[in-house]
Amino acid sequence: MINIVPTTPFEGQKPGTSGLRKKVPVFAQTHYAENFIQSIFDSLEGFAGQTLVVGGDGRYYNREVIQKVIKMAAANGFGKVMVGQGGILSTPAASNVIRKYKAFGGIILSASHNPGGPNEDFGIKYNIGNGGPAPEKITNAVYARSQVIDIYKISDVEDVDLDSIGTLDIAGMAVEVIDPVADYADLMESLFDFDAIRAMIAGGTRVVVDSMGAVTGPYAREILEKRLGAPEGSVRNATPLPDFGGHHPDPNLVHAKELYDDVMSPDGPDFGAASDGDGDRNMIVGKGMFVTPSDSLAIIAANATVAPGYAKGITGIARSMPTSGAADRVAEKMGIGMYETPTGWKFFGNLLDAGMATVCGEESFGTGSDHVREKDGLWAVLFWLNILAARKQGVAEIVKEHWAEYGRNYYSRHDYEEVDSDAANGLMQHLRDSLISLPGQSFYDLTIEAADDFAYRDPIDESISENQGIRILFEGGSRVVFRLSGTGTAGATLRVYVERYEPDADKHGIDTQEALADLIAAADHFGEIKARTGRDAPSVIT
Ligand code: VG1
Ligand code: CO
Repeated sequence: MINIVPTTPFEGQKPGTSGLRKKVPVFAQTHYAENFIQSIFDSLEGFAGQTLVVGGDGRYYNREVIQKVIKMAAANGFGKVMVGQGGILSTPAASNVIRKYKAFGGIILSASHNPGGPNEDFGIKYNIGNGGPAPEKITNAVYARSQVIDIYKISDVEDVDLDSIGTLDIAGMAVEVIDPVADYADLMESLFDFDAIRAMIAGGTRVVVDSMGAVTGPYAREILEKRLGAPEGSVRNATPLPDFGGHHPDPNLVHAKELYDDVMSPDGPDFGAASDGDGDRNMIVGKGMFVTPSDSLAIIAANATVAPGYAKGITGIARSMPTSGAADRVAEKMGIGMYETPTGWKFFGNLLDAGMATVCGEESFGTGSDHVREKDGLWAVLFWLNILAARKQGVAEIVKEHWAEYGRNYYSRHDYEEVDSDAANGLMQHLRDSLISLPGQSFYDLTIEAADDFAYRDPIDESISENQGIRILFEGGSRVVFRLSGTGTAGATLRVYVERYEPDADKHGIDTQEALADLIAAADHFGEIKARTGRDAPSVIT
């Protein structure tokens, strides 16, 4: 039986950079999740009888919402739901399942790196048939619908057993519970030289992966420990837990510090990696060398042909605007396309579908390619292992040789988390108001050449996205970018991105914060960060 439930709109169901993210108590309000799910269905056309993929990062409230999605999909006329066993699907694995089984789309339950638990964060995002995040045209429609919604449809059936693999029927719709790992692991094996990586590991290279109590544990164990022969225990914090074991599953120098310190210790592992809550981001560390995500993108692109899946070469590179220009130099040398998009993976989808870009990356520890339509943490880890195995060199050597060839982009992001929203908006508005007067102004040796508010026109569908970050470009190519996060759930998070290009190899050994000190001071001077936020220092520096 289908229940048609009367409801009234909730304020603020506006998807951000990556879906709708709110605290669990907000999502747990009567009708809240249902309203948003129905708003997604109401914004789509032509899914009758088609397949919907559902899965999440295993965080608190994951199973409850999966049951709602299944029952609502049945009531709304989907023909089938494919769901990961235990409700688990990493974001890249979900993207792969959507593509492989030609599903109509998918609903992924995750708040990524945000902490999980009864009072922490939850999230819902919709991915389209190409496996990628819904474009703004759809997310805007979902939001508009959520503001006028008056009913939702849900089948009145028992909860589905999510733990047994197999197919069952609920209210005339098929539900297939699938192995969440197998398809993804097979895809990785088809892209990378597993024999070479296995031989390298057997030869004594010590590799560790920290899954941070989040979704990549089962994937990393299957691939690294089972298929590549790394000793048991190489994958740490490998069981996905509803509260991530209290971890903040953000793979950066602050939250993955234990792993970082271990790799840096004299007899620690040779290579370490960490991933985020939903498995789409990664941190790469080698002995004596932390690889910035922007450099990781550039180095993967420059060495892409060592991996069998990319042996024919890459057609182009895309990066988000705040990501450093390191990849631009690689694209230039290779004579391939280079695209600069707003922050968020949804902006890469059209470029990947059109074959204009093969690899994409964001400074926020996200890298990926046209193998799926999401960023992919383990993919990046395997790409690095493939490069190490092929070049028979360590991470530090590879990075230093890359800088010597292309120059080094010193780069850092300073986050000011949970600042007062009015103060953050005021800071951005002040910068916006100053755009015309900024060029020509100086701060010590730095002179502003140009300043703008980044806008993007998609080359395929010609959609325009405005207000994507304030850029202050200095003479000589250094820059500072300001933008507000679109993934937080409390107050506002100000992100300040600082970059300087240094061609001279003799100057590649400077500490990053030191190399950027004058630009960091200039960011405070022009952005009035301390005065407006009341903060003396960033909460997180990456
Ligand atoms: C952040 C990152 C962005 C990333 C997004 C989603 O967005 O900066 O690069 O695509 O998170 O990633 P924002 O708006 O907070 O800066 V994830 O792994 O949280 O889904
Ligand atoms: Co993520």
